[in-house]
Amino acid sequence: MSDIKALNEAVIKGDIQTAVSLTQNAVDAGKKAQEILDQGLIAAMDKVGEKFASGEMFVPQMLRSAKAMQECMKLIKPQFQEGDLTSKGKVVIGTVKGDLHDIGKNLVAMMMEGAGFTITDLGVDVSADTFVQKAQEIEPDILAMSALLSTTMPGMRETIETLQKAGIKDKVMVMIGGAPVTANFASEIKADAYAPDAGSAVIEAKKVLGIT
Ligand code: B1M
Repeated sequence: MSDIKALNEAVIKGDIQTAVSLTQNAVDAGKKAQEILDQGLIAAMDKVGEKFASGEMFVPQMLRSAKAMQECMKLIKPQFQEGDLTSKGKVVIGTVKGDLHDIGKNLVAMMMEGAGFTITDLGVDVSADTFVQKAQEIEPDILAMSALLSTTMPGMRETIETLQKAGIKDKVMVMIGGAPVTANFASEIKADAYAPDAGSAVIEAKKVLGIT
């Protein structure tokens, strides 16, 4: 079995120790971080999602897989640094209220940081009021929201409405994403940008700020 396949299986099993050592082996062997991420880690979480949906896996096992993925992400993070130390802009990011999923949000934050953005991560379960308060305080170029549950997506609309009420919607670019989020939903709630994955989030961020 290839190392990446074994890594994929270790993450699905929630075997943190094996997943971490296989990631370290892959990094040491010169495997590209993108390949480790896409084939080893993200593909494993997709499988975990399928197993959860079909009743083969439950929340505690999902949590162990998530922990394994987070630990492995720490090892590949350095490979995503672009090496340009001048900040491309300030980003305030968080997962919306009622939603505790943070792996995708962390990945977006990691890629953006690697691409030169300065990140303030508000964590998970962030209310519209907190997003707006932080936007007023930090004055970011981009306010980035993640949602993984269809039931928490309305928190994105609420945040945009709260930005409008506070009179600062025009001062910050709002970017949204997460598995159930679509480009249509983004335009419906008047978000400025939508990205389907972390790589595109960097591209979209640069696009809305006019950075090449
Ligand atoms: Co839950 N969960 N979960 N979960 N979980 C999903 C999302 C689900 C699809 C599983 C399923 O049923 N197949 C389902 C949601 C159904 C829906 O509403 N559509 C679900 C459910 C139902 C739940 C609970 C309600 C389960 C329960 O308790 N009965 C519960 C809710 C808790 C809560 O949030 N209030 C719950 C809990 C959990 C855990 C805590 C156990 C754990 C999260 C741990 C953590 O994040 N620290 C967990 C996990 C791990 C998952 C799955 C298996 C994996 C999510 C993940 O990390 N994917 C997930 C199934 C799945 O997605 N296949 C599932 C990997 C990650 C890299 O991808 O997050 O999609 P993703 O991020 C991508 C893109 O979406 C995008 O870029 C990322 C990288 O390319 N992206 C952005 C994300 N944010 C972005 C922001 C951007 C741009 C792009 O701009 C700002």
